[in-house]
Amino acid sequence: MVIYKNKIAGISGSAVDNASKGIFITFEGVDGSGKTTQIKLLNKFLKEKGFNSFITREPGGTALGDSIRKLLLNPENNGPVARAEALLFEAARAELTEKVIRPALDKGKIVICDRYFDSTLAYQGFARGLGIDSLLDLSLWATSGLVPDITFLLSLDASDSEKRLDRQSRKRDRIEHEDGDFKKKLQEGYNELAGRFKERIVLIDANKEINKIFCDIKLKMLELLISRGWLTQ
Ligand code: Z5A
Repeated sequence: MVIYKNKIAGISGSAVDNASKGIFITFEGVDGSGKTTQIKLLNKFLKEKGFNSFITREPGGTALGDSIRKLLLNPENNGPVARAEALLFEAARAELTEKVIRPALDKGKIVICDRYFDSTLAYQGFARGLGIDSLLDLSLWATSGLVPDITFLLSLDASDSEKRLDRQSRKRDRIEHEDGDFKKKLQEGYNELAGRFKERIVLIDANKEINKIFCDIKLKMLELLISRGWLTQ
């Protein structure tokens, strides 16, 4: 885990305090980009190597977070205004960070989180038009400055995301019902984040076959484990 003492350090990726013993990994991408699939493969791989890893997700992972998730994603609900939506995601994140992620990292665990604050920056900041700087400040405040060690951004075009969602048997959630323009902006937003946070975000081509994508992720993960002294070459 890296705690950044100020936003500028967070943006440039220069860690100022390696206070805890664990590793914090996040996955990002448009709906249906394959995060859940890859997260399960990574968790299995890490466990087979003998590491103490576990999966959590946003919004969710706590009782309050799960309630907020139901409120936000239920397609029957009229959507909240954009600022209220952003604050609800941040509330769920504050709860998850303080109650689940930080304690696990302090015990030396590897935490794999399905979405984190880059989702707020892409969905609410770019696609809803709230802008990323204020939401980055808010996210750093909500999490007391907890920034992932590495973020895998699964990159998939809006049209491919739509095809995958159509193939699924489950009903779309409220945000998955958003139109094509929203989804295009979302991918643009994610691309901009990848450029801005180069040291943290690893861009992964999510159009490849599942196992090929996992090879790309595994390679980066091994590099990180070696650089942190968790594995030897
Ligand atoms: N949200 C937000 O707006 N702001 C925030 O701050 C946060 C979240 C934290 C949470 O939903 C929603 O909240 C999300 C963003 C918003 N918006 N939506 N919509 P979520 O995270 O629970 O759901 P999701 O992101 O939409 O995930 P998903 O639909 O579960 O997709 P996924 O996990 O990325 O993909 P998957 O389940 O692994 O795969 C999807 C399908 O594609 C499945 O049938 C797979 O078998 C298939 N698949 C996977 N990989 C491949 C490859 N490589 N080729 C072909 N097919 C594949």
